[in-house]
Amino acid sequence: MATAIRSPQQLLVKSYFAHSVPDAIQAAKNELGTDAMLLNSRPARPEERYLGELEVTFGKYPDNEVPVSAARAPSVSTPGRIDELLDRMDHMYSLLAKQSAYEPTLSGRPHGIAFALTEAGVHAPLAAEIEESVGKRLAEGTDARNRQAAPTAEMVRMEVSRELESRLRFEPQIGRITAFVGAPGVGKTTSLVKLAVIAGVALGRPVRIISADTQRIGAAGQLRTYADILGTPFQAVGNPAELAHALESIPEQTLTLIDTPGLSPALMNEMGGELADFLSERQDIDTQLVLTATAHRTDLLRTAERFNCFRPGRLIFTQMDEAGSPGAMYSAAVHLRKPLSYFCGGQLIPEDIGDASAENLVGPLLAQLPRSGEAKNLRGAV
Ligand SMILES: Nc1nc2c(ncn2[C@@H]2O[C@H](COP(=O)(O)OP(=O)(O)O)[C@@H](O)[C@H]2O)c(=O)[nH]1
Ligand SMILES: [Mg+2]
Repeated sequence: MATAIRSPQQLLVKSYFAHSVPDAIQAAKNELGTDAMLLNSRPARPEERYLGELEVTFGKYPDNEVPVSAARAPSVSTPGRIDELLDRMDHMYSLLAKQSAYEPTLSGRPHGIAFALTEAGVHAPLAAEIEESVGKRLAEGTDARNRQAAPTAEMVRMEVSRELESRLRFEPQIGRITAFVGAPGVGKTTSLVKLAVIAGVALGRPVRIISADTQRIGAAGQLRTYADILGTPFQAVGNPAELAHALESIPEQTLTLIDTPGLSPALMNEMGGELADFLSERQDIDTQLVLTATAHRTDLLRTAERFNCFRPGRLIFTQMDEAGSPGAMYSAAVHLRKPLSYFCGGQLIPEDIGDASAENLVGPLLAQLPRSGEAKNLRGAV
């Protein structure tokens, strides 16, 4: 389902209602051709939802119409002509962006935010929701401003930042007894050792390390070596009964950190259930799910679902140094509605761990938005 209007610049602007951005892109490609440009996406209005959850807008110059000064262009197709056309397209985008990037629409919703966030890897429907909310926030602030004036880029950045942050919770803490769970290789053991240092050894607090990771040859040995270096007691346990026994004799003020095996889907079926039952039933154990910032949103959600049986209370994200943009991680964290505790950004122990904070997550997402006085290139060929 699509609607089309012609803008003053003769750009053909067409909206598609679809259930996902890729579906809309496919429809636009089929109808408008591969040079159609994605201009915007937002949730469909309630009365239009039956056509699709999203309204995605594309722009394209009609094949027989060329913009502005194109009449002076040579009519034969040469490499030079293609470059010239690309230059013109860029110019057109910057004109469009200057005109509309942050001008409120009739509904009070600023253009361009959803696009920029989607470019940063934020899930498109979430990006559209954020754009909508920012529009409302800006409209609420309009009375205090000159009614005629469009919000400045800085005002928009501030509202986007607030909106992004409002959807997350940060709780940089671990319990007196904390277990680290997650997929193989995500950084459970490394995070445990980093926290043993910053939340224990460095504060003069007694630490005890327990490894329930007896599946992999050498896994417990590696942790034992770290424990030796830190001068902390270490114990390896083979099953939940042994873990329960190990936890009996630990003094109150001791920080106890439990490493667990990386549970792939197969291993989860084989032996994850018993450990999950034990950890989820023990109210005194804080179970934290370790996820990697380099994973796609759907993989993160799938992993989180697999580890739901552990009832993890907080999320630790690792490999933030390797992730191009935290958009996928942000989208997953919003969806999972669990507090974020720590972010890891490298292999160094203990330097590369820090309190989870909006600054580290929201900051990079804002980088895609234009700063004041900057024309945003909204190029988004499909
Ligand atoms: N770049 C990067 N590497 C990390 C990070 N955290 C852990 N690693 C590395 O990832 C690998 C697997 O880590 P490990 O803690 O053994 O994962 P586990 O299997 O979940 O216990 C090791 O080489 C770590 O040094 C991180 O935040 N950034
Ligand atoms: Mg490990």
